[in-house]
Amino acid sequence: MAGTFTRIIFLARNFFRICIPVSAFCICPTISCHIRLAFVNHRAMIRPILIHPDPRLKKLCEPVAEITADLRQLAADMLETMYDAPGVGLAAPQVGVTKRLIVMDCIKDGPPEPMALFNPEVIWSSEDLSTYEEGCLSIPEQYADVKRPAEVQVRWIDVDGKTQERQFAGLWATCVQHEIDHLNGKLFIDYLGPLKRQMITRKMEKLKRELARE
Ligand code: K1U
Ligand code: ZN
Repeated sequence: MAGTFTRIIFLARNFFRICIPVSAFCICPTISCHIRLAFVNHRAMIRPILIHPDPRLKKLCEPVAEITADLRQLAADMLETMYDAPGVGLAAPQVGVTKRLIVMDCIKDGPPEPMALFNPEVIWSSEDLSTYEEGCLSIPEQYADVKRPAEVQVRWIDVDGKTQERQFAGLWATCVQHEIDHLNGKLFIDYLGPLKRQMITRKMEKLKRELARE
């Protein structure tokens, strides 16, 4: 149900994307106060997304020491890749970079709100839990209910190198936790029982064999 709903939302989100490509955020700071990519010289590029199983999706990612121009470019590329997929989030290991960087935009309607979070950490979690039917761009077409804290307080470094903090709820809370899991080599299927996980993994191995034959 949630999967169908979110796919409908994404058709609408794609409409916004066609009107305002990510590269527009680079020059128009009024569109988003969360990410200013004014120092990016090149256009954002769509990067290939790794499909599970892949050893790079199981790695513990390295913290970022300094926000360099290359890392800003990576953030812009990841946002472009996320909107293109389409998805609500993306973590650097999904594009083969084992650094602690995630991007998100969980706005359902209204102007886009792209975010890039370096070294994100959950500093508080609510006792209340919420269940969401999650998907993953590295596990296409597979969805399953995952229970997580309903609200989380997250600290991160933004594209300007400033420390930020924000409390996330709803889809934002689910998404930020899903993405931080990626930085720790954890996938949403790791919350499922072994049989269901194995079934999904086999489907993904088959998909990868088919894609390799194309
Ligand atoms: O990390 C990823 O693989 C992106 C993933 C993140 C996600 C967070 C929270 C719930 C589900 C998924 C996606 O964006 S999967 C794409 C998707 O179909 C979707 C999921 C929820 C809302 C909108 C789209
Ligand atoms: Zn994912």
